Amino acid sequence: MKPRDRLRIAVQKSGRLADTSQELLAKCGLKFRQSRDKLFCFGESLAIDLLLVRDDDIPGLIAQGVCDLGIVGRNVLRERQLAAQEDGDAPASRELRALGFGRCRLAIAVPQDMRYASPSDLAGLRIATSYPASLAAWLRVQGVEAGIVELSGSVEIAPRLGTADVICDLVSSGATLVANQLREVASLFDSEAVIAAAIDTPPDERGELLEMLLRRLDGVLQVRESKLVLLQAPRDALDSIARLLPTGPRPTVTPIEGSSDEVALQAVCYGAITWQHLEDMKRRGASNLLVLPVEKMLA
Ligand code: PRT
Ligand code: ZN
Repeated sequence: MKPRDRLRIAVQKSGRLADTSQELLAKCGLKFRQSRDKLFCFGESLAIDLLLVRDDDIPGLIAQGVCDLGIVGRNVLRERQLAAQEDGDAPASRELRALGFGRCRLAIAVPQDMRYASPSDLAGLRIATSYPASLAAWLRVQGVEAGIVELSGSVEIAPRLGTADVICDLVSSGATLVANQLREVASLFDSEAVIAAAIDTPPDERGELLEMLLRRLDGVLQVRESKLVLLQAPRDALDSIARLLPTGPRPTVTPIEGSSDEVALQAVCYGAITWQHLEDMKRRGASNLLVLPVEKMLA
């Protein structure tokens, strides 16, 4: 293959992960000009280009060295890794970061009226799935022998059609299972969009670009979860209030003009602030509570 000096990232062209993947890269400061065929995006701000593809192709593109990175569901990546393992091949890709969107789980679901107490109840049944390697690995760990019926889509209707007894499919809200009179009974693993990369970091400039992108990504992911909390409180209640907050840098405390014991507190928190947090802080003497999103952060 021709040597490349630009980093190339594969992302889903259209589907559940497509928009959020591109938004995330934009937040990392990447700007692109799209080719006329809408399959390639040239990086204008940095030497990082995008290839827009079907999600199933992403692990293969990384394995072949056509792309250096990809944004893909852990379910797709893990399936490919396990399939390679079954064939006796060495792993060709690895997960670098979990990205916190596209969350779902790979789960076993059975007809509403089927008795199920444990995985051993699946013995001898036919299980429909688009994830045969993941399912086979799980069945092995459970010590259960069952038939695997590989389907590329519409897995949830297999029990009604009689082509399988139960299914193993991705679930997020659970609405599809309910609509098909199925009941989730076991989860194989949790999935979300991840950054996948080749096992070895490219030895050239691409390696440096990759490091920089990951640094920016970590900042973006941290900011996304972070909140700025502002409140006022009696000085002697500050410690117990601060203990309620998710971790972050040391809060700033400033005196309030005209008040001898009330102070103002400003704290960046790396984590969600719930209504329960606010109620608990109020009970400990906090007032004028404000929670604001954080746009950018540089320590
Ligand atoms: O065209 P291309 O091949 O690129 O896309 P695709 O159709 O294969 O994938 P797409 O866009 O449907 O999903 C991309 C990725 O989104 C998946 O690989 C997962 O990592 C992630 N994801 C998150 C999901 C779901 N949630 C999800 N709910 N992928 C699929 N589903 C399906 C599931 O298969 C089932 O049919 O949605 C249905 C269940 O949803 P609920 O909400 O009813 O439980
Ligand atoms: Zn797909």
